[in-house]
Amino acid sequence: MLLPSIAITSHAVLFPARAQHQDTDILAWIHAVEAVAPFRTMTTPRGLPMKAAITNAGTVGWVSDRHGYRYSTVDPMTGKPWPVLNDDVVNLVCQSAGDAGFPGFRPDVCLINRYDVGAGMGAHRDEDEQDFSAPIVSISLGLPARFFFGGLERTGPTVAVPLAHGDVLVWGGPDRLRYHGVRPLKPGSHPLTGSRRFNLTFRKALSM
Ligand code: MD6
Ligand code: FE
Repeated sequence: MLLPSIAITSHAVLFPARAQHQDTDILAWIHAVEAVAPFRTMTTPRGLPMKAAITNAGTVGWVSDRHGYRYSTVDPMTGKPWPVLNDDVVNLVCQSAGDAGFPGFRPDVCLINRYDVGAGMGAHRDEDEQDFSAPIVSISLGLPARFFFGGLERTGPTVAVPLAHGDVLVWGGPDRLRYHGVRPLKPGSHPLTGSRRFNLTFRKALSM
């Protein structure tokens, strides 16, 4: 089956609504994850609270505090391992990565962001992983986001990428270290998530 896709840049591909048929299952999984590893507001190394609430699933999880950004094998809030990844979601993620030109991608972590109205995420690069040859696969659920994609420098022109419910975005290769972020969430209501947006990013954090 040929799936609709939109090339954002040379190595960033958007698959509109590709995860939509699994939306209730993915949301149920998110709720199972947060029952073990609750969403929490992390602090940046500079001491500022992040606007999106965060949790993780997988072998490791991404954490931020006064000591910096890193991956941790345990949830610092509970001392317990992070919940495991969901096979059905991982299958969708791996197929999407393959279709975008990244065969063999096997994520070991899913970072889950939860945005309330007004919350966004400033320009950043995802650079805490050990191996930048692996892409990142993102799934968006709930209220639409105004995502932006920049270049390899923090400043400079950006491309606006609207991310809607069920959209899957894959990028890697030469685009892997581009700056990107999310404008503050506009008010609205989604039938499945209410006044919120969830974003799941599947990554390969460890090189082994
Ligand atoms: C978001 N996403 O969409 C934030 N990072 O809420 C990210 O920061 C992101 O979507 C790396 C790759 C894909 C992403
Ligand atoms: Fe990111």
